[in-house]
Amino acid sequence: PKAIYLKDYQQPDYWIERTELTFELQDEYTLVTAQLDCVRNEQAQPGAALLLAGQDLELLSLVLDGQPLTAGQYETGEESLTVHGLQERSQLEIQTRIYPAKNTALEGLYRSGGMYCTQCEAEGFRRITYYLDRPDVMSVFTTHIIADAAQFPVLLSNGNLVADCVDDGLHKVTWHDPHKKPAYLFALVAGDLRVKEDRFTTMNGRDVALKIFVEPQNIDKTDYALDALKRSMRWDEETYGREYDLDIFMIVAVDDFNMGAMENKGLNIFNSSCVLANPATATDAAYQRIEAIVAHEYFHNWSGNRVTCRDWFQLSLKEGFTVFRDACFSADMNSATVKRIEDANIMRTVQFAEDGGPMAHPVQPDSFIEISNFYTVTIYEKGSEVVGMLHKILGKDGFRKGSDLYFERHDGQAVTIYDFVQAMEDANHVDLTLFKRWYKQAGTPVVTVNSEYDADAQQLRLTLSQRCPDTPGQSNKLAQWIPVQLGLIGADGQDLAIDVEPAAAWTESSQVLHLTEAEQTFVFNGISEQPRLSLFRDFSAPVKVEFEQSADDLLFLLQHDSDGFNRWDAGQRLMLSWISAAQQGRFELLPQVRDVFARLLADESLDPAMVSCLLTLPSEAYIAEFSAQVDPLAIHAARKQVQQAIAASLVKEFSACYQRLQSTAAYAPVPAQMSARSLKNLALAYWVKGSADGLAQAVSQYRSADNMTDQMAALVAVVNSGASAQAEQLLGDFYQQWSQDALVVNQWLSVQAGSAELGRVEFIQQLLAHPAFDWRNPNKVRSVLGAFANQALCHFHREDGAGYRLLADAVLRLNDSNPQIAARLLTPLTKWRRLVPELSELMKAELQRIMQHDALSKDVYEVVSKSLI
Ligand code: DPP
Ligand code: ZN
Repeated sequence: PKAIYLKDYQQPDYWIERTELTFELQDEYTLVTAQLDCVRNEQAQPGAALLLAGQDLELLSLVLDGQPLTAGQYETGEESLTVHGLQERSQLEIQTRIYPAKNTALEGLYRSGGMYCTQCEAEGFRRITYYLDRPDVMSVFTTHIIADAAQFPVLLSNGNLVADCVDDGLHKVTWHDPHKKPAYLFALVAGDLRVKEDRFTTMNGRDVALKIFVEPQNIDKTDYALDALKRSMRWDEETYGREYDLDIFMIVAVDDFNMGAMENKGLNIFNSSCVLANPATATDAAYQRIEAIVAHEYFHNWSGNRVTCRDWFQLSLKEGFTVFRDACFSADMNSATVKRIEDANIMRTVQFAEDGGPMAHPVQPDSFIEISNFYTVTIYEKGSEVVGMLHKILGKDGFRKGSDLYFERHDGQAVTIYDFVQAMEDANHVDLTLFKRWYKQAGTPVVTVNSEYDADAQQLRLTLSQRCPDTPGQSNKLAQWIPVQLGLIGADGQDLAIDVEPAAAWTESSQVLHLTEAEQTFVFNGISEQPRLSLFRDFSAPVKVEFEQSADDLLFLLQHDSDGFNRWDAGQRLMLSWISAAQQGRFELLPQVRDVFARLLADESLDPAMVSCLLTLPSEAYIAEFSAQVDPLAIHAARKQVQQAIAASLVKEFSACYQRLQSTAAYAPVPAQMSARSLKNLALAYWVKGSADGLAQAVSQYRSADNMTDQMAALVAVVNSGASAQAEQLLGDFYQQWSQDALVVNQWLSVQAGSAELGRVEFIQQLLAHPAFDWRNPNKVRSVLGAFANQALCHFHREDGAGYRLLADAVLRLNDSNPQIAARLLTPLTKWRRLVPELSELMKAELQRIMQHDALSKDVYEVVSKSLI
């Protein structure tokens, strides 16, 4: 397999102005006829050949400007078709046969249950027909679909429905999308589906039909997504001035789907786990995920579809920006602080790990072998953080001016990340040259902090220095522009007024310093007492911070910082220090700490979801990222000891908090209720660990719950309590109750596979053999193998390597049927260098075993080969 480089980018020799597709869906196969109106690029030579991409296609016929082509006028390659003899304008008609029922990769056109659906991003369209399958080729699509009327009452594609009839048992429809788009945004759906409908009136009065299509049994799970869609549409008008641009917006739920969802123009296709919900089957967390993903895909209509990417190296142009947009939306709909904490948690556990591993890459990568491997936390979440820093630097209004200019200037174009930055620069008359390094340098910068207080001079000198570790292919990195939002806190807990030199030139707020050099000293004047420092408030930059603060200072910040994010961060740093002490056999929960926790639990003025975050221990993965060398079993044991100590010393407080938050109100997935439930169920989880009464209460909550949030929380609490008889009983009951609901069964699989109490290798093997498991369904693979390898770390890292072997076997099995999922599952095995030596060797051996397999997919090959370098 060969790498593709950004530096080799060239425009194609032809554009495709118009694309007309006809799909004839037959039982065994599908016939696809494509009429392509090709126009020679001005930069191309007359007579240039047309080079199209294609994969797993049977070519039936080729007609150029009305003339059937014969051998010599075209050539087919392994994954290509070359056509000669095009004029400046030519029409090419291509007929191919494809086999959707045999398509297990879930790219292109495939079957999921009784329906047909597509996934074309990034390079799936080439499995439908030969095409210029690249995002800079934007075309106006017309799509005809012909299928058996009885089986396929619903036939959908992008744009507006312009014809619909039944003729001799065949259902025939035509869809026309007036907006030109790249092929990766094409979609088709066929099935016997039910629809839930609503309407939305846009800011300029366009009446839009909203439709969610689902399989009949799921029609009672569509309300929330529909509501979230309307809120997203309104929010994008109010926040970005962006209006929807077709008369219809459709969402379809599909069970077999590699990703979370896909923003196809006017026809979003969703993994059913990211759209379907009702109170009995979905947890609060699932509701929030659905709200975020519905918004994300909707927001792509502007950031992605109207303005798209020139090439796949620009993927973060649409993904980073759109994640930033959906994060702000979620922050506005729920608690902004809690959302920030969740996002920082993902950065620190998953993205920093990626930055520190063999697949580290910049937000704008230089090369890839398989683009599917680059739908990463770096492209998405770090990309969003980088956009967020621009927002901090330019301020809310400046950022909006920049985004207005970007959308206006590039509407209908396929552009680069630098075009986005350029619009921000032009709209604000600032020079962001230095800032652009965030897009080109991989790795997590480390900021070191030194502060000196001079009581006589009433001055605080703060020296910040930055460095960024080497990553594959990159060393000697340059200083980056790091916005440091901060506060100085006095003994009374209040923020001191800030008067700093050099003054912050770039921002509307003096609370943000700009670290742009390898080392800088900032001097704060008029500081009349030794303050406590609160740095990187609101997680103002995706960096690691080296700063020694005493346990007393951290405890103070946990109680008094006016920045909610840093309250949480102070607590996490304290807990990390306890876990590290526990690893050395010297942890003790001090009475003053206990008292602070007790006060937090009883403080009704605080947002309960926030308290829940404050009292949640860092996950094992998070702890690992803060360890020099990772010893997963030691981390597990130490964390458990700290958790047990907290539970045991606050039994009364946890039970009281739990009782206080019991509610008789009917369940609703609304922020105030969700917030209360999150603390209630956290209290329950600790209470169960601290006393037998807690366990009895959890069983009782399980039995009486009328919603999945409480039912699942109780189940998890019982499973994690180690009370194996009760756990077995409830797990059995749960399966009985829900065996007909695939999404709930997936949760059931994942609770078990991800549990330290249950997730032993032999047990995982049993789950893989369970009738509820299905290797062809990505959600089930993630529910068992993903949960095992990412959460049940004490079993995955078993001393004899059996956990690694199990995962490697699964990767090899999926390599043939679904390479994208196989490569994704590999991630935990890429971390071998960070592990203690015994485990490191065992993990590496599994990678070597995979590497020896012949016929590795590009996806798996890329990850394994890079991991072994
Ligand atoms: N469907 C994926 C997303 O929305 C890829 N575009 O992020
Ligand atoms: Zn996206």
